[in-house]
Amino acid sequence: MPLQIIRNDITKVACDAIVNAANATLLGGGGVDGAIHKAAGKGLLLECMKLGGCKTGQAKITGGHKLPCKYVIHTVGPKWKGGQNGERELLISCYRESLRLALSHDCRSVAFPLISSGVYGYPKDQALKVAVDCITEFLIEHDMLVYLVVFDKSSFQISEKLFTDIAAFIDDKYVDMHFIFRPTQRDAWGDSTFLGTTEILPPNETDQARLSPDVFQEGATTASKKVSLPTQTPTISLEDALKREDESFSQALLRKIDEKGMTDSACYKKANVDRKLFSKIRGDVHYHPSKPTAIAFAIALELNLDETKDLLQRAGFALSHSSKFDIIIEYFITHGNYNVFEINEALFAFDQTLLGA
Ligand code: AR6
Repeated sequence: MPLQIIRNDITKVACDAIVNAANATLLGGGGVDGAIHKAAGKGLLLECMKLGGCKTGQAKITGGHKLPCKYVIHTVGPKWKGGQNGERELLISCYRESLRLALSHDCRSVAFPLISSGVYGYPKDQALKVAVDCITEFLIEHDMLVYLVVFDKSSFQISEKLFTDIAAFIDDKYVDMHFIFRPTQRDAWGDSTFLGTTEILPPNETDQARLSPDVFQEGATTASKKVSLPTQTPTISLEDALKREDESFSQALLRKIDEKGMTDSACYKKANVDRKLFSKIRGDVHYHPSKPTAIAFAIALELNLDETKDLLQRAGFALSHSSKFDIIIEYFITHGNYNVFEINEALFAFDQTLLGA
């Protein structure tokens, strides 16, 4: 997964480079800066002393010393002064300069904290948006594994409105399923193909705990292969329709990429899927993706709900109102928001598995 949001202490993340949210002296401080210097040992401070400080929005690189990474990239985020003092541009510059340094040092993986969102007071939801936008812009042009490391849940915030909207949507759907459920509705949702499971969960159930572990595993075998065409199928010949009926996930995916006039790379990048994994899918007609991977492609292809369900069925999955994960996906599709990274922010905020692979 090219961009991963993870909850961890950044000093424990094993990757080529970690980014430090430093101050202009580069001589250590509190927050993530203090944690990095403490874990790296005195050697890091001695190296930093030779750098002559760093301007806001700029970045400098040192070795990783005792940390499990090769490099530390030190960047100085802006202090929040109300938002009218160039804070956003400076924060964008921190991410760009840090990624540029990582690239020029041949880093294949880099981990960022949410720069400026602590002591420097940048509003957390806006700091997150800048981070995700800058990183995804960079990943369009470059192959790298970028971790956005969230230390504690309270330091991660999506916009209040989005969170409330999604929470209300989840409430509605759970209620729908719980109180208005009739067998015909279940059929309409295709739950009979959901890994053989037909049970309806109560609203307060933890969804993923109740799912088969296979659901979220790459290459999981499918329990059933029941394919139906999307309800809004464009006009095609009977022969083509029959061929499509038998298509595997991989065949359907590749056909849809062509139909949308997308390149492979545009599709897997938009899906937050690693190039190597995409090659595997391309080369194996019977490839069984995990559910988050299959959905990531449906999002990248901007499929509507029926088309998404059709693609998922080919991998043995369905969307259901008994899963919070599924309902969040439905929220974004029905709102026409196909930004996989924004969807992942929301999934992370609701403690769900992220899209991509
Ligand atoms: N791993 C990952 N993230 C962390 C960790 C950690 N170990 N510790 C804190 N965070 P901050 P800033 C998160 O204050 O706002 C220092 O004193 C934290 O929850 O470290 O850019 C420097 O010397 C928050 O979301 O950096 C500067 O003077 C994010 O890292 C000043 O603070 C950034 O919080 C820089 O302030």
